Amino acid sequence: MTAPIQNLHNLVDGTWTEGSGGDVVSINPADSSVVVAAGQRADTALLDAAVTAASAARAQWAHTPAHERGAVLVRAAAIVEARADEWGRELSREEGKTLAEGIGEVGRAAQILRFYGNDADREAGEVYSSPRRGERILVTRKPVGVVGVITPFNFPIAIPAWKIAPALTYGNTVVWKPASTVPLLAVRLAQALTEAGLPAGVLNLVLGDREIGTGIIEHPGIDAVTFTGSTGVGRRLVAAGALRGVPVQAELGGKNAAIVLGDADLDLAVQQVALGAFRSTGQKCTATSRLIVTDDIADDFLAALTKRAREIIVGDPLDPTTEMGPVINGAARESIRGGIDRAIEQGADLLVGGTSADPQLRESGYFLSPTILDLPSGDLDIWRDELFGPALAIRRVASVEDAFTLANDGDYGLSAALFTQDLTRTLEAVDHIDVGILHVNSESAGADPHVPFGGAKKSGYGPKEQGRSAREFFTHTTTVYLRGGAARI
Ligand code: UN1
Repeated sequence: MTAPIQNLHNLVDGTWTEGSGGDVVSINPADSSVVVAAGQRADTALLDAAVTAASAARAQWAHTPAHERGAVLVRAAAIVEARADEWGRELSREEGKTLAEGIGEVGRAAQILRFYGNDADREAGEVYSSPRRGERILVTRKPVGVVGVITPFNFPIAIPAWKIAPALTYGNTVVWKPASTVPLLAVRLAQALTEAGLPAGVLNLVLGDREIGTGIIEHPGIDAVTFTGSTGVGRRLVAAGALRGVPVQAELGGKNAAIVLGDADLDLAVQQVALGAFRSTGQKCTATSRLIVTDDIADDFLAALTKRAREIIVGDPLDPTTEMGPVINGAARESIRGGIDRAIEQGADLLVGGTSADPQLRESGYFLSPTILDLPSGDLDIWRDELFGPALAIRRVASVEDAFTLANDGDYGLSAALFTQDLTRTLEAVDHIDVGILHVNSESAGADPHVPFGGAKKSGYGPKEQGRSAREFFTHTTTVYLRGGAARI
C-alpha cells in the first residue's frame, strides 16, 4: 500500500497556515517518482507574520518560569517518542537514511527535548565573591529574544530539536526554516511541541528555501540566528548577521579523518571506519571522509575495508536489510559524482565504488555506491573539499607524527577518529589533533546532548552547540553587583 501524500502547512502564531510562496514538495530520494508530502511554502509576508508572532509571544514566554517551559519540552519528548516508528518511517522516506537510522533519529530528538526540558531545573547563573565588603556579584542569564533557526536536510528532526529545544528552554521564541527537502519531519516536530502545549507564537515554522533563509537573517525583528549547513551558505549568513549586528551560530563543514595506527584492533577499525564513512550515506558533517593509515598495516587494512565496503547493501531505505540508502537529491548525486571523477582524473586509485560502473546504481533514485579512493601523495581536491556523500579518500603515512600532521591538514576541524590501543599516542593526539570532537576507537560521527558539539578552525562560527555551550548562544548575561540597601558593614 502506498502511503498517502501528506499535506504541509506553515505554523504561524499557533495556526497551521497554507503558504502562498509556491509549491514545496518532498520527494522520496529512493524513488523520485514518489511524492511524500506537498504544500505551499511561505512567502515573505508570512515570514513577517511569523516574526511578528514570535516578537509578540516573547515577553510572556521569557517570563514563564523555566520549569514550566521545560515541562512543555518534556511532554513533547514523550509525544515524539510515542511516534518514533511512524515518524521514523516518514523520515526514511523523506530523507533516504535507513529505517533503523530514521527511527533512531526520532528517538534521539526525543532524548534532546527531554535533556533540555530537564535543564530548565538546573542552575541558572553564577555567584562570585566581591572584592568589596557586603557585596556579591551574580551573573544571571536572559534569553536573547527572537531566534531564527535554519536547519539542514541530513538530520530532519534531531538537528532542529538540538537548536529549538535549548532556544525554547532558555526563554527565546523561534522562527524556523527547515531544509526544503525535509518539510514533513519539520511539521512533525512542530506538531509535537504544539500538542505538548507550547503557547501560540513561541515556535513558528516557515517552509521555504533560500529566499526565506535570507529573509530571516535580514529581518529587523530577528535577534540571533543559528544555522547548520554548508560552509558557503553559512559564511554568507555570518557576514549578513555581522552587518546587522546579529549574532550567528554556524555549524559548517567537515573533512573528518580517521587515523588508524599500526597497533589498532583492525577489525574494530574496519567496522567503525565503514560506519563513519557510509552510514547516512556519508551525509553527516561528522562523517569520515579522510582515512590516514600507517604503512605497516595499510595493505591489510585497506583490503579488509574494501571488502567491507563492497558488501554494504545499497537500496531501499525501508527494506530492513539495506545498509545504505540514496543521497538527498539529483544535484547532490551529481556533485558527489563530480568530486569522485575529479579525484580519479587527478591520480587517485579507485579501490571500490565509483560513479558509473556500479551495478546497484538505480536510475529511479539518487543512489551512489560506497566509494574508496587511494590517493597518491600530493594535493587532491578530494582531500580538502567536503563532498557530503559516501566517498572516503585515503593517504598512507610512514609515521604516527606524519599521521597527526596530515589529520590537521586543511581548513576544517570538526571531528576525527583515532584507532590505537596505545595510551601515550592517544594523549598525544588529544593535544595535537585540532578538532572540536575526537573519538578514540569509535567512528567520527555521533553526539550526545549534554556535551559541547562543534568544530575547530573553519568548521564553525560562534559558540558551540549542545550541553552547557548551548546556553552561551541562546542567552546573554547580566552581571549584578548586589549589595543590601542598609548602610551596615
Ligand atoms: C552526529 O554526528 O551524529 O550536520 C550528528 C551534521 C551535524 C550533526 C552530526 N550537525 O551532520
